[in-house]
Amino acid sequence: MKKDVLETLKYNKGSFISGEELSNRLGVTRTAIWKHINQLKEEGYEIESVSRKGYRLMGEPDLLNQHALQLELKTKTIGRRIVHYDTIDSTNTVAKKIAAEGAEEGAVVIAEEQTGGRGRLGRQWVSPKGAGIWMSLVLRPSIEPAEAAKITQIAAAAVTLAIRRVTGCEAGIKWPNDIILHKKKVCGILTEMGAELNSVSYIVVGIGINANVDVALFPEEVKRIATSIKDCVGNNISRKEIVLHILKEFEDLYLDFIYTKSIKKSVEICKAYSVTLGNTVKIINRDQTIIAEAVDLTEEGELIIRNQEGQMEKIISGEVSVRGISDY
Ligand code: BTX
Repeated sequence: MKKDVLETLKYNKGSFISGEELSNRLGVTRTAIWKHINQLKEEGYEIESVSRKGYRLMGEPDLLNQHALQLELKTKTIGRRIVHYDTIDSTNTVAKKIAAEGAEEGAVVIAEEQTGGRGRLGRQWVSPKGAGIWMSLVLRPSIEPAEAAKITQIAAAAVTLAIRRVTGCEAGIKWPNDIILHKKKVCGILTEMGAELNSVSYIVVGIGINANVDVALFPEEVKRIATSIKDCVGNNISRKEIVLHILKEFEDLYLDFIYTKSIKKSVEICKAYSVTLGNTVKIINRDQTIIAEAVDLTEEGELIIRNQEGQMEKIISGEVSVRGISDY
């Protein structure tokens, strides 16, 4: 019921709705409404109450804990359990640990700060306190280990849609795992797994987003290539809204993958918002560096390039730099 009260207040955000109207709409007494309003106030929601006018929602706390998120989450499985930390080394490490111990699909680990945030190949992911979204999702798809990279494409599509829908900022995708705003990195995705020879036992997809982060305080080499959503919007944004949207978009695309066994839908989104396709790319794979043109994505989410001899090649993974983006 508290969820319904909040939803109605949010729908009317900034304008008054009377206690009587709330009680009629939701089918409970005005005293019950009053109790829920008080609870919401205690949780940090700014609700104005004026006699004869009713209630008006003025502000919401930007909390990412289980209670705050589940009050508004519209998913079925993703986020049904949320483990929230103030400080942790890495949400991916915790998520892998709880997955190995049997955590159910859809568990989400979120931290206000990571002291050992990780990127690919053991690189560091800077994750300052309270300003970013540092979270990891536990999944248990019945897929082969070679398919794990598909989950990165689903996550990239979900994050891009969420940032665009919540903020209007024109987020783009640098294949395979970066989200870009104004040619700089705003988000990185790290997909890891626990697997047997032929089957995945769990997948952890880690998502790091510079939401309200002050990039000027980043180490010099990261500052050059990074940006935050707040720099695009001009002021702090609600991390909670972004998380709620990501979890919903992710669930829709992930379930589509599970039912259809295809990530076609996600790939279409990745193509539509790609900052890689049509550009010159530098690909570093082990000791080899190739300069090529990025041409297309396959239905499986692999990158098709045209090399300097004019031949087409399929790239499954690797370090891809796009000319003009993040300092290349
Ligand atoms: P990546 O290997 O593609 O990118 C890592 C590189 O990005 C670093 O070497 C550095 O240059 C740059 N970088 C580091 N921190 C930031 C930042 N905050 N913003 C922009 N650029 C940065 C990308 O790996 C995958 C990152 C996943 C992070 C999430 S956070 C939640 C989860 N837990 C965890 O430990 N990792 C994931």
